[in-house]
Amino acid sequence: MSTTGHDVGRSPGAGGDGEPRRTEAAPIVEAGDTGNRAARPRRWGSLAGLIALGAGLGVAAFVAAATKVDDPIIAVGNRVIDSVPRWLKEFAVRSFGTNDKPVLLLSVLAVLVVAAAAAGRLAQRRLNTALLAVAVVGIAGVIATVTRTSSRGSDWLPPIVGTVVAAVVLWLLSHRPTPDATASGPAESPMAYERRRFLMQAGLIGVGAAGAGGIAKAIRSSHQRVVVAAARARTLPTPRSAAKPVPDSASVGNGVTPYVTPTSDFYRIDTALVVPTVDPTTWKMTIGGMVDKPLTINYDDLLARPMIERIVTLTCVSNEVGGDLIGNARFLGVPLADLLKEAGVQKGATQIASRSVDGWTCGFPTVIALDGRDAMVAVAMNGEVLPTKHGFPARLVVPGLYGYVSATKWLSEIRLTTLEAFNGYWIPRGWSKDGPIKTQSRIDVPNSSAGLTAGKNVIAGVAWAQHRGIAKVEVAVDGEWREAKLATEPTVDGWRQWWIDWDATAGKHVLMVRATDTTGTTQPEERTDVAPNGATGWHTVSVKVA
Ligand SMILES: Nc1nc2c(c(=O)[nH]1)N[C@H]1C(S)=C(S)[C@@H](COP(=O)(O)O)O[C@H]1N2
Ligand SMILES: [Mo]
Repeated sequence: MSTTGHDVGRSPGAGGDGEPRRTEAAPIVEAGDTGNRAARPRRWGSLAGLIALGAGLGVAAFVAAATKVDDPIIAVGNRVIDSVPRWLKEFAVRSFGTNDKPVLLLSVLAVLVVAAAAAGRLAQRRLNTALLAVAVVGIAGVIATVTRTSSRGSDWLPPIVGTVVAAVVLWLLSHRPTPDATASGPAESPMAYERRRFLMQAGLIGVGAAGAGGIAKAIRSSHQRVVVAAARARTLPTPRSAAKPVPDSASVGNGVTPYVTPTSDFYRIDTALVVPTVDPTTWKMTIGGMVDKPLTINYDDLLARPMIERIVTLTCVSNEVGGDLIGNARFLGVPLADLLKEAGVQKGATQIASRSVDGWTCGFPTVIALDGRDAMVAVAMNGEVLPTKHGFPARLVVPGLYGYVSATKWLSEIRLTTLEAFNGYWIPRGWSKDGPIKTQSRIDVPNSSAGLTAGKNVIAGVAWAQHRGIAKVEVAVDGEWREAKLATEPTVDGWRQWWIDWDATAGKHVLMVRATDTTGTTQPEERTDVAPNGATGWHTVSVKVA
């Protein structure tokens, strides 16, 4: 192909040969045309760009699914997540909550769509420049993919294949072939011929791209089905120490969140754009680093070990005052202390670092795992094998610590190291190295939109100070503090419900809550941001009573 009058003399793609090539003769003109043909409508360019993008993404998705690596769009999205500054991450969580991931993916796609349409239009005039632009975007995609924390061996392949496909398609749809006298009847004008050829190619490629994308999806969902079926088929081991049954007195009812959070309502926070689907038949976890006897444990080994079952309230450090990034569940797992004992923790190993199959990491002080609390490698939640989004096949659960320093899902490695030698994923991103859960409380009822009537009402909610326990909850109505009644606390590792009767008068009222833990510490009034180590402040609700 000539680099100047690019490809103007080439014959139509399929079967066209023997056409004399008229290459070097053509001057560079704006329309990239031989001069005697009408310029193509600009929207053809946009369409060509979009079809090229679709073909690239479709084929890349297929290659990714077939080689079991992330789809390039997901990979780029994950790279973005890895590098967003703390303020932007907080803004995203605040604005979109757990929808931040779809929003991010749509943004990545939107950027690509706009860029592809522009590249397509550019290709009508300057095909080589447009192809160069495609290559640059593709290379950026490859770099983004391989520099992720969760990068794996062959994950550069899909974006490269996708880029080549996009470039070839863009070239196919953008170069101007000479009308082939034998292919088009004499009645057809050159423009009509070009139009027919363009639309046919675009349509065929579009269908092919959608097909490739569809096959990719089918491969992934069949893989997922196999894994989920394998997991469901498991009978869970009976714990050597079961969780005590939750008494009715742990719940105050009246619209307060259930004491045990149904798994389907349990909050989900992680950096994974697509939940890792781990095959339990090939999964294994290691315990290594500063230990006497490194261990490798597969799923069967893990399930064969003596287990405990405990109620633990997990909390995200990003939970705003009054927020719902908190959930309480019955976890079944192998005590972390047992595993550490077997591996033999060496002197000076002050930190327990852990890593997930997708490269996420965290760490917390070793002393915490050995102080008698029920830290565990959990395999089940609320009587069922861990759901994929909560870490199947195994995750860490450490009572009293925020998830970002302790609760590794899709666990693949536990490594004993020193506090100085390793920082988990969130630490260089502006979050504290230590993550003990702060004493907090939340008003569940009434909420600001409740239609209250004067007279007998109830103010109720939850309070938590995991592993310390709640000693007191106070509620203020219009600034006047009263002590609330406490529901039973089945475990200090879980939250505790509370309520107070309120004889409401008509008008506007401001309700506040504050908790005191068993160390005697009362929640400070001062409002602080969730970063770097969890929000403080009293949850406040304004209500109107009719
Ligand atoms: N692999 C992995 N594990 C992870 C995370 C993550 O991003 N990746 N996030 C942590 C954080 S910040 C929290 S709050 C908890 C949330 O657990 P859940 O989604 O089961 O509620 O998981 C922790 N474990
Ligand atoms: Mo979190």
